[in-house]
Amino acid sequence: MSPSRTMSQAGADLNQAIGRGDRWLILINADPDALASAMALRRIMAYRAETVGIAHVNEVKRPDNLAMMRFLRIPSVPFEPGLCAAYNRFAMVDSQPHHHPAFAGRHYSIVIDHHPVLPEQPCKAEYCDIRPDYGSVSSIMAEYLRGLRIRPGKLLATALVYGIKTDTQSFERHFIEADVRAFSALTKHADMVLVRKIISSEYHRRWLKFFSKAFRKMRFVGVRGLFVYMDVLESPDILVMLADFFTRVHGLSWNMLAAVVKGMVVVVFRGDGIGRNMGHMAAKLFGDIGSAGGHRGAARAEIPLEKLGGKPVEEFLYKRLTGHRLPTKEQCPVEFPAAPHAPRTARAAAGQQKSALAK
Ligand SMILES: [Mn+2]
Repeated sequence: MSPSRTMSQAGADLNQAIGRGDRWLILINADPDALASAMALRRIMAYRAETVGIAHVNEVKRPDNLAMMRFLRIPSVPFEPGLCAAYNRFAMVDSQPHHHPAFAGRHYSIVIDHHPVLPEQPCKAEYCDIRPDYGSVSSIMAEYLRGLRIRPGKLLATALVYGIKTDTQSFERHFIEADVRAFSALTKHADMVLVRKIISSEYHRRWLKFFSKAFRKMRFVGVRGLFVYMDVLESPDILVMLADFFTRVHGLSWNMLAAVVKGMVVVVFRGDGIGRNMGHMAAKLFGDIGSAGGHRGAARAEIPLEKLGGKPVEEFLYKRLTGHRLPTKEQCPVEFPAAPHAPRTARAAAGQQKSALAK
């Protein structure tokens, strides 16, 4: 059987499972692949179903995911059990019913996924298509669209492109040829300007104040290291976001960012995966007083605040990291000298200001 014959057969089988006149709710754990796949299934269902809703069981927080929902007009709503009354059938993409507690308590007629199937959790759906070799469910959905001869519109194609890109980390992580084929076919219909816009939505406006603080408090360690203590934070997510940002600076190969979060000293490590092993570093520095570990590129330590015996946190961490006392503000290696070159005259400065305004 030719691949396209298989694809159209799979499409026909899926249509069979969708039936006619039902009210479908597609449940997802929202990430780009799940959002795109839900949009594709909704498109396929649109011909036969009475209504199709999409609901996500997690809170969508990442700015790129929010940008994707907004720019690609994905109508997914936060899931709450009361929602189910309006639907008589349930489907799931990019997950299996045992993956999230909020998925429990109802029967799913359609499950399309690419996560491995656990022998103790067999898929009970009437229509079950799980392909663990695929890099993304978006690629599977693209095949269904092709088999059913549905040409994806611009927004759907863009969503699927972003779904594949995210799950395969732009083809740096696991993928198969089918992912490449789907990707290349979809880019003909997708809006790459929108893809770029979504990719570059990396930060929330409310995060900018943390950058400002991190830039003020950063201290270089050795030749290629960076240490930043962020005082008290509400969530370690901010540390992760900042640590990931600093990995993108040429000339830095590792960083260690810390803060007190809910009575715990949380330390996040990021490395380039080539030099120092962050997991070893975390364990060596803090393994004796807290939980510490990770892998080569990323690690974390959590130390109960009382283990510091009242010592100032920043000093304590710096001492453990470098063996030295925390330099005073004047000695802080990132404080730039006030006048790196010959001091400019007031007149020259004024002239420069004028020409800048004239531009
Ligand atoms: Mn996925």
